[in-house]
Amino acid sequence: MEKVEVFPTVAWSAGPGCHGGCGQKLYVKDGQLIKIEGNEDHPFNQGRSCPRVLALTQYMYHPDRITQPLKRVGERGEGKFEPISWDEAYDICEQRMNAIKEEYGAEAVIFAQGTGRDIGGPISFLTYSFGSPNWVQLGLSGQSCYTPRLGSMKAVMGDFAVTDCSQYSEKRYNDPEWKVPETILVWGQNPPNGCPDAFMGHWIVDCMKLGSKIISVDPCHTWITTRAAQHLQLRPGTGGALALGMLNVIINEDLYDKTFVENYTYGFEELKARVQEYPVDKVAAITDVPAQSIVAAARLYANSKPGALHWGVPVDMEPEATSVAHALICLWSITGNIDIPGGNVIARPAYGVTAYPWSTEELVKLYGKDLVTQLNKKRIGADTYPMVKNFRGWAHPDMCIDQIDTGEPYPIKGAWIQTANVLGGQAARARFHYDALKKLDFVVVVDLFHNPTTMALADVVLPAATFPEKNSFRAWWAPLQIIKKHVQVGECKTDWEINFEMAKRFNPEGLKQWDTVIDLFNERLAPSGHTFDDISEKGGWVMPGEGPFKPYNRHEKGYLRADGKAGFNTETGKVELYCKQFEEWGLDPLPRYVEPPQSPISTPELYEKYPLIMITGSRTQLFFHSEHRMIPWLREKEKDPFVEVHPETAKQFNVYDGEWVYLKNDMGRVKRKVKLTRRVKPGQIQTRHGWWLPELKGSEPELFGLWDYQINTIIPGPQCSSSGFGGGQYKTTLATIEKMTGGDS
Ligand SMILES: Nc1nc2c(c(=O)[nH]1)N[C@H]1C(S)=C(S)[C@@H](COP(=O)(O)OP(=O)(O)OC[C@H]3O[C@@H](n4cnc5c(=O)[nH]c(N)nc54)[C@H](O)[C@@H]3O)O[C@H]1N2
Ligand SMILES: Nc1nc2c(c(=O)[nH]1)N[C@H]1C(S)=C(S)[C@@H](COP(=O)(O)OP(=O)(O)OC[C@H]3O[C@@H](n4cnc5c(=O)[nH]c(N)nc54)[C@H](O)[C@@H]3O)O[C@H]1N2
Ligand code: SF4
Ligand SMILES: [Mo]
Repeated sequence: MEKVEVFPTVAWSAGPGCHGGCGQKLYVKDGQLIKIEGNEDHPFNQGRSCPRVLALTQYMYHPDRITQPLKRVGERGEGKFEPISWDEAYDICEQRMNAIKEEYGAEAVIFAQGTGRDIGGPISFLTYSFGSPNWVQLGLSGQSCYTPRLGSMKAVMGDFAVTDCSQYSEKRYNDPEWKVPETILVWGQNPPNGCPDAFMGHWIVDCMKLGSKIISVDPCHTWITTRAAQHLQLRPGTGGALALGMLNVIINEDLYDKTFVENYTYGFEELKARVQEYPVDKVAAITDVPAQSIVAAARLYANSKPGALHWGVPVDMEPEATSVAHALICLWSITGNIDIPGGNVIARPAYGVTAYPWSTEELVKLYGKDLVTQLNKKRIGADTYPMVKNFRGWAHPDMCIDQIDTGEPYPIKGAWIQTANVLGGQAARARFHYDALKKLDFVVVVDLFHNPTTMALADVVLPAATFPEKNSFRAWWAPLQIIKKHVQVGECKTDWEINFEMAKRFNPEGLKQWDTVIDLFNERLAPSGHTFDDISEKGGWVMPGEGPFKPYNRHEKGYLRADGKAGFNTETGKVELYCKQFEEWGLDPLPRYVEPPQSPISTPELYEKYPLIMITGSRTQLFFHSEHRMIPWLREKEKDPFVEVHPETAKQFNVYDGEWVYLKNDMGRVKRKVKLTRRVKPGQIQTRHGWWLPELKGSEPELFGLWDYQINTIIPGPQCSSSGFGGGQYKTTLATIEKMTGGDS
């Protein structure tokens, strides 16, 4: 019997899903993972793990896992696939994609990813090697996940920022330089339920144990709201008004940081004038938050030094998301809480290492100005939305699907879909996506399991690896980490390996400088002065020291700007409360509030017909989006898709706890089991997204129960924001509850 060996590595994507970068210990015996637990020596998670990591053995060795490349043999949707070799799979992809390129141009193939797992690097690399400008988070209406907030931060303050929970220090909470935030304003996030965007939710809990008070902004009651000093229970989608109301109080009551405002902000007088349009009573009427609570929260936050602001994806799902983010940036800036210990700390990729482009500057750095300029000419949405054009390299999701549908202004014929269950969870208007994507000539899906997307669309399915099966690296904030392969399952390959091989086939000349994926990693890691192997020898991660990549007060030390002067990395050198970049792009240079496209106020007639505000997609530790429904340890804790209904609402609709009902609007209806709870307000309901049932038939028309359970069947689109970023209507759709009759069950 061979002995058990223990290896440290980093969990990033396949397995738990996730944007986090936690350290985990793999227990390997006879080449198999037999157990996993959190690495207590790792500064990110200090030994903690989520249930999805703990269930990893069930995920990796699941009988349904795809472990060989597959070729469709029946009609699309029949669910008939046959195993083929990797060589054959690569050959088919190369030949079919090149055929499309020859006839219609490289732009006729789109490259679609899901959320920020370990995918941005490999997929952008492949997209550009093929020569297509259309790299897209397909279906994510308005790119409504972090990108609106990131784009706004880049435009307004030239950098990104996150709540400082000491994550930039190896010593973490024991670092004497760090301060416990006095108050954390948690805006649309329930920290224990997920680790969003390279941030470990539990850090907030740690801060609470050390004394941080919480103000939470959430329409529902959650773990964090019930432990908050103040809970602002706003109507979904009205955060923009609330933020402006709080700014109104802070400015009019003189609670802002005068020195910081004077030295480091631009356009304070204009902001001051704008917030006069949002007096507290008016904001109370818009948001349903009592005026005295808005005032109290504004005072508590402004009087806390340091105070931090931690936000979640509902900000991106507001109609004018980039404007809401702008207002929140104004909050942390005029209170002087940016770039200080325990406030909002500037977040840069560790050592400036980029796996994939966060900004257009980085895009140019990685791929050269010529390629970027040339690609921008054809990139879907770049002409329509200057902000989309000028931030990151993504095509616009809603415009992409419209173009796939119409073929205008040029046809799209193929799709490479990798780490995205477009039909099963990501896309709003799911049926429209289904119909449009069915028109494509050739579709590759790279995934680990069959799901509604592979079944309905794939011509070729390529089996991807989980994190213990892969080599990769991670520079998404700090530390700089490597992920190291320790096991192999079937013939699965990593996204990097697959895309590297395909990229070489499409662009042999351009890529001849790299023989292996590790060579490519080493080039990307070069700015850190480290190689893949030496980071591995050091235990798998390195933390940047003093300089542009380490907090604090970098704006005073001159670390933020290319010219080395003090200030922020914007044209004015200041945080632009009045944002000149927005002005140049034809957007409102000051934050403003816009009512959601469907709401009691904007669509009163629709509201009469569909009198419930439906919030969707509140995260659970058990699942990552549409993943994990087949994992026994996780699924047993949440067997059925439920809808949270307040007892008063239940009475109004004459439904009882446990009853199966339809959630319905003009787009269709979806089944849910009623869960009576006071977590939601009367008149609002909450249900999770990403539901399909792996235990049902996968072929058409069932598609694993997709059309019965996929809530995005009734989520409308396209996005409604003027910047092109934000405004996916995932948290603010109107619906009603319909009782089932007769044979329905
Ligand atoms: N376990 C797990 N972790 C995850 C994910 C997962 O699927 N599973 N997904 C990952 C991804 S891609 C993302 S984007 C993040 C998202 O995670 P979060 O940013 O936390 O987003 P949600 O869970 O959708 O919503 C957070 C809270 O916002 C409240 N909320 C709903 N509507 C509104 C609103 O209009 N305004 C305000 N202020 N609050 C509102 C909800 O009630 C909920 O309590 O999580 C990431 N982490
Ligand atoms: N109604 C509603 N819909 C929503 C949301 C909401 O709040 N409400 N949230 C939206 C948000 S914020 C986001 S980001 C999207 C996310 O949407 P997606 O990122 O598309 O998430 P999933 O549905 O989990 O699909 C991911 C697929 O990739 C596979 N996969 C996982 N890891 C890997 C990997 O490393 N490599 C490869 N090749 N495949 C992998 C999984 O098996 C799964 O099939 O959903 C959006 N959809
Ligand atoms: S949710 Fe947290 S613990 Fe789980 S994989 Fe992500 S970062 Fe790690
Ligand atoms: Mo997301």
